[in-house]
Amino acid sequence: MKERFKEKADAASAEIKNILKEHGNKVAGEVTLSQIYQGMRGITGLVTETSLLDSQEGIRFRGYSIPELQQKLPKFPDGGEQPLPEGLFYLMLTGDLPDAEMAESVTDNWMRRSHVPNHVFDAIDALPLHTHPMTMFVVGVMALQTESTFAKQYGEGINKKDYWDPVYDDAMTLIARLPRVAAYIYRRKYKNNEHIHPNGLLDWSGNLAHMLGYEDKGFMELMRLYMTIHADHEGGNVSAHTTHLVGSALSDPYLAYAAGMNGLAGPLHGLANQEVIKWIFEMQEALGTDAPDKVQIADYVKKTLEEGKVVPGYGHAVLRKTDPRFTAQMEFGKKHMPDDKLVNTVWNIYEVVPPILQSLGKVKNPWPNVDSHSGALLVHYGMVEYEYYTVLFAVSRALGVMASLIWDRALGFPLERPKSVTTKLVKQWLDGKDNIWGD
Ligand code: CMX
Repeated sequence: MKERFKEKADAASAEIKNILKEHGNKVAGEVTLSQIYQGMRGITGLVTETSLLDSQEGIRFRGYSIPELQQKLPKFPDGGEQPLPEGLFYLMLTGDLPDAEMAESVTDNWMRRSHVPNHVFDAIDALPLHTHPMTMFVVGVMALQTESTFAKQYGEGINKKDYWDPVYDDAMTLIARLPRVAAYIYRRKYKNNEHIHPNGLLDWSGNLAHMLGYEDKGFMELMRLYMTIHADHEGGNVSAHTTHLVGSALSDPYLAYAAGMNGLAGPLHGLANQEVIKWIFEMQEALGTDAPDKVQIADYVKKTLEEGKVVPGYGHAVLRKTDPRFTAQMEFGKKHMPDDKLVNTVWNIYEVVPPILQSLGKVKNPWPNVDSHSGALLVHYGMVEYEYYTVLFAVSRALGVMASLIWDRALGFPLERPKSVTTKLVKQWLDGKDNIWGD
């Protein structure tokens, strides 16, 4: 995989140099004052090679949609139906679909790198038990940073053209160790500190399920699907963009990834997966039923909006249709648990919420995103501890942001530093006194 990546990266680097030499001064779009003030929506400002998001179609990883990945990526040999995320990582990194042998070599490589040093567990153990799992997770990642090859080699004066190599090494080791760190947090916080050793015969996601304490084959398949669909969502989302930004300062992959995951831990981003189940559980309690009907759900949604809160799991900054990651999970639910009450509630919410959000007249996307479905599937297998859910999202997101970070360094992308302005300056510009755009 590493050699294949290097060939591809050298060719891409030469191509980009040529593109910039010939077309570097071409104007690519324009920016309005509203975009500057309102979260930079729609401004194209960075390159991410691993995936591309279309507002209507949803995510494509190196050109492949989720159903295509489910068809084309290698599966776990023991009757697996969902793609192995190892194969997705290979695809995101090299641009090529792997065969089963290549995916297996990634599994083996990660297994060899997966030993977590004891001080990482000590750092997590130093936190009180009531600490949020995402805080424990980021502390664990920061403790892993002592092992950074990039930081070490940078300190020894590595040539900048070789940066990608220790970044690759760090990315592979970090991804390899995350399931153990994630499982440790779960078992410490919720399962009486009773830990489970990895099983060398399992794949990366199967092992995560095993170390969490879930041996059900359905749960292992769910983890493979979950780790695949949460891995990447092009470059502008908070977790991917933050990882890229912090990495651009040549902070090592551990530092960059930890920064990104602090962003994932926000309720408008990855933490929405815990918020969805918390909200549904609260609704069940308020209504006194674990199977609310559509009228009851509609009333509860309206109450949520009247209280000035968002409906978690709905809306998106880029998507304008039902998220195909939602659809993939719905299909998994229909196959594995069609009669589950909570899963059916998620499907009823899907029928009720969009027209209500549409009626507000301001919500640009009334459709469900990835987070509105994931929790119900986990609860089905017994994982009811919803505060933990974003950790699973974080483990998966490492695949995309680490593949991108390796590309960033291989392509020699510089420090990211956009220009900001003050409102005072904007007002002077509006009065015709200043040209704040600097030409
Ligand atoms: N419920 C209620 N109101 C919503 C809403 C929702 N689900 N989604 C958007 N709105 C509101 C916004 O809060 C905003 O209101 P104000 O003008 O009063 O501030 C208005 O609609 C316009 O927002 P938008 O342009 O449609 O959406 P944004 O691009 O600003 O925000 C997002 C996108 C995801 C933050 C927003 O839809 C939201 O808060 N959703 C709920 C949280 C959630 O599910 N987040 C997970 C996203 C996926 C992920 O990253 O994991």
